[in-house]
Amino acid sequence: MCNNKSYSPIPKEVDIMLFKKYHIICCLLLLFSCSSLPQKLEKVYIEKLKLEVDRFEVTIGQFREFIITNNYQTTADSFAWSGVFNLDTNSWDSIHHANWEKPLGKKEEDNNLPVTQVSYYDACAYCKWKNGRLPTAKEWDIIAGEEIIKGNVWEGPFPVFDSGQDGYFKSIAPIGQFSPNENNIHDLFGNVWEWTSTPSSTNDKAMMIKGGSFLCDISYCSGYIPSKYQTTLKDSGLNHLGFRCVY
Ligand SMILES: [Ca+2]
Repeated sequence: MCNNKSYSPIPKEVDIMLFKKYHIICCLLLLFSCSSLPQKLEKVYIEKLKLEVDRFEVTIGQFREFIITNNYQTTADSFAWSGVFNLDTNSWDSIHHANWEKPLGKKEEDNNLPVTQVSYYDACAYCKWKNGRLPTAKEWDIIAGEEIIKGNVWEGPFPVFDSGQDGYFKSIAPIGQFSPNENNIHDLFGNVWEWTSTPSSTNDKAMMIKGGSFLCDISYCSGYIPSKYQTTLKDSGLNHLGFRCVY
């Protein structure tokens, strides 16, 4: 399955022609969705920064190549656990064997999902391998631009109810499912937070992260708005935190 988008159920009593039309539209939507997924690393040149930047967040598939090529062990794998948000208890749980490939500690997730459960050190190592680096928070803001292109966020009172009107119910979306921003870059606002190389001003063990995630309740969370940020410990692996590189 190329993505986990859900479509409205077909009514029990339905005209056969209407059903056929519905079926064809669904197939076309799925085909478009599959064919539009990027198959290789894509970069965009940002004139203001004189830098190239990943058009999409780094995916599980891309990170897999890094792991295999370098026989790399992530911080989460060295701990043998990582942080997963528990929607029932509204808290972060330490889940055994949650990692880049099994972000919830259960099954391997799709290659086209943004990679999560990566520490700041893991993200730096990946970007270095690609002859790049993480953006600073200031660079990230310039990449994000002025216009808010809201992507996959939490729609409803968190963590009780998510309407999933953006197509993704309590879950991460594959990359590239929402419109790009003014710089033709996708998935900056929502879906998963992104590491930056800017240290926290109050904790020397933490770094600034940008962009918000699918857990951002739009009624109070402003993480998906440019210029807003949070800070996270460098060795944190979380199931809503990923990254992209600049070159
Ligand atoms: Ca959503």
